[in-house]
Amino acid sequence: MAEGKKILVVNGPNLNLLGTREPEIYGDKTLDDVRALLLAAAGKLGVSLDFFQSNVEGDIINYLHKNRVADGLVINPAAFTHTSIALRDAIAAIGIPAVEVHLSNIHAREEFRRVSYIAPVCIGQISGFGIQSYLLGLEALVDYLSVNLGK
Ligand code: DHK
Repeated sequence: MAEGKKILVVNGPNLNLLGTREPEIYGDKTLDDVRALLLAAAGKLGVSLDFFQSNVEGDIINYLHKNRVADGLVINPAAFTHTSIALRDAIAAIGIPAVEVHLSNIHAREEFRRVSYIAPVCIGQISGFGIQSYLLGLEALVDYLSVNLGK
């Protein structure tokens, strides 16, 4: 059981604008909607969540370092997915199970979005289901924690 475990939910650049930002790609739901969706699920799953969003790469890395005692990570690295070796190294360094999530299907968009520096240091990637990607990511992570790690 993953009960009582602490999960970090991290969002990268421009996701603070979710809801108004290119809604035809990212949908009309806001980051507060994501938060509400995940909090409702966390209540049922018996896990606690800590949310963090930043447009600054170093701030995300510092947050991960500071919170490395957590049990798991759901992360939408946004554009840092395709650029940041530093963020990839941070996730590898803290060594907690991570799931990469994306609102849009990054594999069906521009060529440069098909590459993720982050995916290789994650358990897996969920992409293309709008804000449901976060919920699927959380459920997959909790399942992984209870089944694979016996937590
Ligand atoms: C969000 C972004 O901001 C983009 O830079 C990524 C991702 C895709 C998403 O779909 O959630 O390429």
